[in-house]
Amino acid sequence: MNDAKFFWVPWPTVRVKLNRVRRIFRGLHLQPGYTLMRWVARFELVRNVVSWAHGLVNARKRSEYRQDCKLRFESTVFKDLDSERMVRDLNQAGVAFGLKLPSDVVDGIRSYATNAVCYADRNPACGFTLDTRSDAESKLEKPILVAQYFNAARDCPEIQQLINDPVIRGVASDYLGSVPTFVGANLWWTFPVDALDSDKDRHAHLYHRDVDDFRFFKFFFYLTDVEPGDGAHMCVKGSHTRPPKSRFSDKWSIRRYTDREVEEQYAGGDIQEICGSAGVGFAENTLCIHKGLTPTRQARLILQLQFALFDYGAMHDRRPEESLRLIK
Ligand SMILES: O=C(O)CCC(=O)C(=O)O
Ligand SMILES: [Fe+2]
Repeated sequence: MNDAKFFWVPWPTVRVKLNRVRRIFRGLHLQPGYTLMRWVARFELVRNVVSWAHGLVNARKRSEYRQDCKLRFESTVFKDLDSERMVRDLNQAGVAFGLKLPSDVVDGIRSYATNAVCYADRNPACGFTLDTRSDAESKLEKPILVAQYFNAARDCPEIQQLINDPVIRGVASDYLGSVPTFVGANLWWTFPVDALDSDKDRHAHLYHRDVDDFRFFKFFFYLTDVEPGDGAHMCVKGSHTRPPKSRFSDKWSIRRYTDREVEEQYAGGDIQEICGSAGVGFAENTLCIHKGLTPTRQARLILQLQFALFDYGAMHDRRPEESLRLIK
């Protein structure tokens, strides 16, 4: 009889855990501030204390900042926005509507997007222009789900104008309760393709929540008409203060959630598919559960402007020119 002892080792689980540890060490090496923040900012108490302290330390600067926004009001493209309501909705629901870009701003950004190079999978080595998308897919040997522009905040005057818009800045200051820091603009396409599951995961087409700072939020603007089937942004109203509780570790974990988990835990009326014509915008604290839908009809072009308390350099779209290449 063979009485050797066999120990069963769950290798797939071990591999996942090792990969996670490797990612943490890589993060600590490359972006120590951002990685550490993501560890502590997942706890609500820590987020609240740091945000409160930031507001307190910057109280005087903030009132000067608000005054400056008021003085510049004439230059806003959002003259009719009820910004107090927007801040109130952001606080209560985590998402707020009511923004609309003038058509010349939409046209300017569309024209920039038509002529500039965008980058498959946000990879600086995978540049292509829109008219060469199918060629780019053949070279990559897969459908392109997401392509993003780099240095758009620098190269597109309309985006630059929005970043400095006094109403945008005023909402940011009021919602963050401090002097806001602009941390990044991102302009990207989502294409109607039969995407790889791995691409849906990496490009946020699965429900998740972002922990990007102790307090932060994003403005989103559609630059194409978005009807059902056109890759709308999905958001669960009120979930910024009520994270899912499928597992005990959900109190602090940052992970992807299945549609079923979300549907089981939130009222149907709170799960919103945000549609709108080109130019429609909304603000969202993406601690709310959210995702992008994979389009089935037409491509979606979206602009995101993000404001936070601290800039870890992780969100911006700046890339050195010498790192940008067309797909070979
Ligand atoms: O593409 C989308 O609508 C989702 C994007 C997203 O998850 C984000 O900007 O945080
Ligand atoms: Fe997200």
